[in-house]
Amino acid sequence: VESSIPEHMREAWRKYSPSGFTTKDQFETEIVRHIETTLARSLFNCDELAAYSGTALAFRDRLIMDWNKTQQRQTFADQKRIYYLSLEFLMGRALDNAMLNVGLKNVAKEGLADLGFRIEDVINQEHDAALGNGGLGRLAACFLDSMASLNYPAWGYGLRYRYGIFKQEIENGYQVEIPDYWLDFNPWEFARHDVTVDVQFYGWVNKYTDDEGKQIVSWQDGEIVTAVAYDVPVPGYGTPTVNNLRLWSSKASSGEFDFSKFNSGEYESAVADQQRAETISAVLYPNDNLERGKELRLKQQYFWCAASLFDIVRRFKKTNRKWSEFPDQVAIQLNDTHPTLAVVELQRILVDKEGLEWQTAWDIVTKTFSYTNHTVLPEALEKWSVPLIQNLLPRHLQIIYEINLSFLQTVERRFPKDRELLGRVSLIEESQPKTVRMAYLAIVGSHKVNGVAELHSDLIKTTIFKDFVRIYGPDKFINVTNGITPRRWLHQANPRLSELIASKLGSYEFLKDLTLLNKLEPFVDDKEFKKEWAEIKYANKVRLAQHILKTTGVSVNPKALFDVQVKRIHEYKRQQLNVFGVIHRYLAIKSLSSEERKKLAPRVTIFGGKAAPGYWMAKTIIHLINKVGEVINNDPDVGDLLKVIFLEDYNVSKAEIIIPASDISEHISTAGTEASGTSNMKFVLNGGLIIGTLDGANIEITREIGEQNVFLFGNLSEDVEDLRHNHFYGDYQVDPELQKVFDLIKSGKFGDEGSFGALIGAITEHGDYYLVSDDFNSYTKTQDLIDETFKNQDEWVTKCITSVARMGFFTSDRCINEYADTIWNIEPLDVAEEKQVRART
Ligand code: GPW
Repeated sequence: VESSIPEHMREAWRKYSPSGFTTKDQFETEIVRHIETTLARSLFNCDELAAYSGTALAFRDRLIMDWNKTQQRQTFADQKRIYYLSLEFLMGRALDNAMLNVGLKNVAKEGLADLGFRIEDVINQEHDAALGNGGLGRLAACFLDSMASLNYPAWGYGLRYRYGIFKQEIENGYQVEIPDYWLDFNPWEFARHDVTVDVQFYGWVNKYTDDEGKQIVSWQDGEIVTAVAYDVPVPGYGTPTVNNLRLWSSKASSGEFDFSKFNSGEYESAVADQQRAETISAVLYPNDNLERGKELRLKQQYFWCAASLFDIVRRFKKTNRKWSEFPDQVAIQLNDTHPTLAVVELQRILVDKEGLEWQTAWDIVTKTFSYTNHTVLPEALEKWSVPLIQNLLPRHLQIIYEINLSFLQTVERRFPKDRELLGRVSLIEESQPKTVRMAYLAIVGSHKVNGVAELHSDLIKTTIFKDFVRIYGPDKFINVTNGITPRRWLHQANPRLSELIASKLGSYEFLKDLTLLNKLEPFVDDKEFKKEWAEIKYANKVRLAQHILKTTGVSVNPKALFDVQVKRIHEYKRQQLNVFGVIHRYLAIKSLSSEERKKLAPRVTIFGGKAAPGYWMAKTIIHLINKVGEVINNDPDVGDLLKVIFLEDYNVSKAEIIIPASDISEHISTAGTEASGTSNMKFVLNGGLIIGTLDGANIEITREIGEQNVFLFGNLSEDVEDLRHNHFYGDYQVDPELQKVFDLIKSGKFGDEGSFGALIGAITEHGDYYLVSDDFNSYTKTQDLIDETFKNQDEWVTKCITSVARMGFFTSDRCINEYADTIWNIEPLDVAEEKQVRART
């Protein structure tokens, strides 16, 4: 259907197309107009929420114009696009980011002041977009920011969950989950009711030969659910590029929806059908690093993959190219194995719908896809039950079996003598019931597989994917070390530090080229600079202290060392090691005379993070932290020497307050378990030091910033296996200092000791899988070293500045450029001309 305006009328169109505000007066015109018309409020009825809404709508208008132009430019350029498929996008708030990216935050600040509002209060009205669990989802959000900022033609595809990650409250020391309904007012999305895809489930497969003797496969009689597109603009920093994040929402298909039921009195069952359809995109699964194999989750995955693939193929078909050119136009990145069904779906479209030969189609598929692995934890590797797939997606199961057959045949030809190899690498695990190994399917369906930090990428090659390295050769498996966007994680979260850095470097260019930070290093001896640096850290700590007082009622001393561990609660991340260390410290304080206590360095240990609702052990850790806090924070012997805080509902917007305020943060996973970690990068970039194990990106951070600037401890990944073995078969004893900690817990000091039995038992009775006891001594000794080092503030600030200066490598811009060069084979779009046009107008 031709829907564009005829050529001779476009002049009028262009004349009236809005040009967007740039001045304070124009901004005020826009915000007042929106508040009075779009929101139907007045100056007698305008609270901070209305001011937020008006501001967001004014900025949204600006983004949309650039967004439309970006989409036109990308269509016109007619080159390859990146499609980033992720079940999670942990975007956080959009307004502050939009204001900074278009460079009009100051205009908004002054305009809002004229109208009676403080910009911080307005920004704080926004609800986080929390469509993710943790690192994996936030990485996807950082990648979108980088792809837009670097002018790559890139789309994100995800699900529009009605409920994001739950809100966490702490009641009597226990986690309580509150549903996160976030769509009441969301100015950042556009419902595209005209962009829909019908997605099929269940049914059966009909195979027959048509009149011309051709094999026809058709998937019939399923249930249809409609996917509706919701588009979210993704602005780049300092560029006219605004990319698109397309989120699918499920609804009953109008074809399927049985209106006759309405009329015939079966109103309830008609509504039930509708609700069943809407359930698909209703809620984000709240598990981090865990897959539980639930049918609804599989439905989510297929629903989202099928809708996205249909959309991508539809866009490709408009270019009238040959199918063989598909991989020159389309690169699809699989964010973990969650979107692996997209591989099968594209093969199905090409073979069943478009009539391509199997092998021709498969070549296109493997050139199109690439897969990022984010974990080696066995409980997180997806394995879908064959009967489940058989029932829900009968045609896809056939295709998976066919892919497997031809894969195993190649393997057999290459390694004819290795019978066991076939069983090990088969896409089907011969378990009860049989399962499909999704990571193997993702490898076979992709041309490149990457890990997210050097150690992790080495580990996958030598452990879980070892056989595949033999089969495909080593070049298919590469490393792309994760990164973070310095726009949100430095400029937005820590504006004063960003400004100080800019004042020394002469501009904000470092936000686009983070390696420029190395020009800071000569200033480590500049007294005035160091003083300002320390003042900014202190101000950030004061702000966090205020937040702590407001939310927990506990008053903390901002001069104390702030020690932070914020991330999902997980045994492998070892918050238990931290809290046992806190109890150890408490025992030490109690054993000292009041004279001796005066020599100690005061410390505030801050925890934050959600436990998956069904993860009992993680919830027990949260409970212990809160109980320990109650005791220590109220012990008059301790006073300011030690405070223990659990901040509830850790999320992206709270991270923006917490991270700039840390002196030390903890990244203390058992070596070999944390694929990368990304908050480690955020903390160091904000002038905080880290204590960590030799795990994930900690290793590369150490290499970049220097060993003298990191507090490393604990066993090495290569020794973990032997240590675990030794726990069962050697003469194993719990660390004596840790035993004292356990004795105190068991004495009932922190409440009913029975609550914590499992936590202690995991270490004393069940093999201490995460090596808490093995690493305990090294951990507490390193904490003592931190105390000593912190006493010399001058030396401390030197370490912080030096570290920041050497963090250039960890920008997600570098990371995205690596993906573009080594995996996607794609160039950024030239926007120089557009920039000039904008500069003139
Ligand atoms: F299990 N990650 C995460 F690999 O946040 F899928 N959630 C997850 O479910 C998984 C991984 C999965 C994280 C890793 O734990 C972290 O180490 C890494 O920095 C992050 O993904 C981004 O790569």
